[in-house]
Amino acid sequence: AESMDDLWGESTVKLRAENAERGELFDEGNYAMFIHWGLYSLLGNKVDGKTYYGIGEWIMDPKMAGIPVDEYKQLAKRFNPTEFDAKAIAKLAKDAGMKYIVITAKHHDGFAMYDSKACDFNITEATPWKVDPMKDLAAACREVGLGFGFYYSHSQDWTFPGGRKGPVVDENGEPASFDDYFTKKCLPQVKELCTEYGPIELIWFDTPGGMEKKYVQQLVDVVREHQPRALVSGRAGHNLGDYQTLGDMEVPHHNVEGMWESVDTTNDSWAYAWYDENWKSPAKILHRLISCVARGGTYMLNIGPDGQGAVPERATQSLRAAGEWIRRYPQVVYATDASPWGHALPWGDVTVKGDRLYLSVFDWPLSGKLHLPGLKTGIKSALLHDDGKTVELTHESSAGWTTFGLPPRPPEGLASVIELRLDGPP
Ligand code: FHN
Repeated sequence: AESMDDLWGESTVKLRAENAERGELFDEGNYAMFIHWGLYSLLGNKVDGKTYYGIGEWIMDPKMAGIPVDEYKQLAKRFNPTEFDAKAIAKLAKDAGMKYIVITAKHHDGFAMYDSKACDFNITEATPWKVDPMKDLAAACREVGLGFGFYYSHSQDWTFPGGRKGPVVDENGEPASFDDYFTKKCLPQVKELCTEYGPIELIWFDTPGGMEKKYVQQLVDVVREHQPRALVSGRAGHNLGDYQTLGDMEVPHHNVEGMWESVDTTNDSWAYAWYDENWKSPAKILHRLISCVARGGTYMLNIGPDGQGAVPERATQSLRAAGEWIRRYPQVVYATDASPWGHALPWGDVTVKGDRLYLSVFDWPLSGKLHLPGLKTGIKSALLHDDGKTVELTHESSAGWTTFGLPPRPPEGLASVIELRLDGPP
């Protein structure tokens, strides 16, 4: 793929005050499900018996299988994902402790995973399945109190004439411009997504790659007009998004100002890839979630349903197990503030809620002592949580460091939580 700078253009946006109120789900939630699901999921990175290493939603690209447009479009005829279960996916996100779902309505391949009137290359017209899964998922999210949003590839469209990196001539062999693609497909589809699926919390535009500001502005105007409470992703381009989206799979080492998200995957892929079994353990998911929240952000974690619409079992297991821990310690993750230390500490990380500091200990100090640098105030109490009970910890401070006495073994669980009540700000 092009370099990330080419792809994303000005992807760093400054939070705009007037948009802050849009972010309460985002800011309060701190944890969301990303879903990459499309025709490419049918292939799982394998074409005519050959497997291509890489992110499967790019399988058409010459750097992977280099599938010609007409050949790729034939895939739709065999896309019949009868195992897709919108209610089960919404329940999984809920059980995982996630607060909203963002799913690919149209990725770079141009295939609309919803009933689009703007282009017949879509799931209800071009497949034998004839179902609009986005209608079902939007309803299922609302039913369980989850937010709902769409990923939309606004610049790249590899199958519609004029789309970036798409055909340069139309079906009559006439030259096709980006303006043709934008007015015939992109703008109408964004309007469809903003008007036909109920309240939307987030429109996740991806990789603007030099798309002119006048086009991005029109898309943002559609979102503002029809979904005034929705957030627009930082990758919309030209600083027109509402927050910053970090690089793929990037969990920052130091606190990041403003409203931002890290996007990550439950294995190493976005779309389903048959060979990718590098599933993140529940502990790793929790660690990366808490690290993002401790840096001041939101963690959106991706699943890639397969060509039949089924969610990989190992992803389900890890999400559920991490969700159990979050249900026990919601105060550590949701609506918390970033660590005053600005970075992770050797044993774990710190999130703040009101006058409480929550130390999430991932690596239990074998010395039985946990050292915390630079507390500027006294400690009213230091409690180690253990299966619903708390144990008061001893602590002593000297020369700007505080040392806590720990039991030889950590409590059962993916991470241990020490709750500090302080005499004043940390
Ligand atoms: O090119 C896409 C890629 O396929 C995937 O959707 C990721 C998710 O963040 N976004 C772009 C690359 O960053």
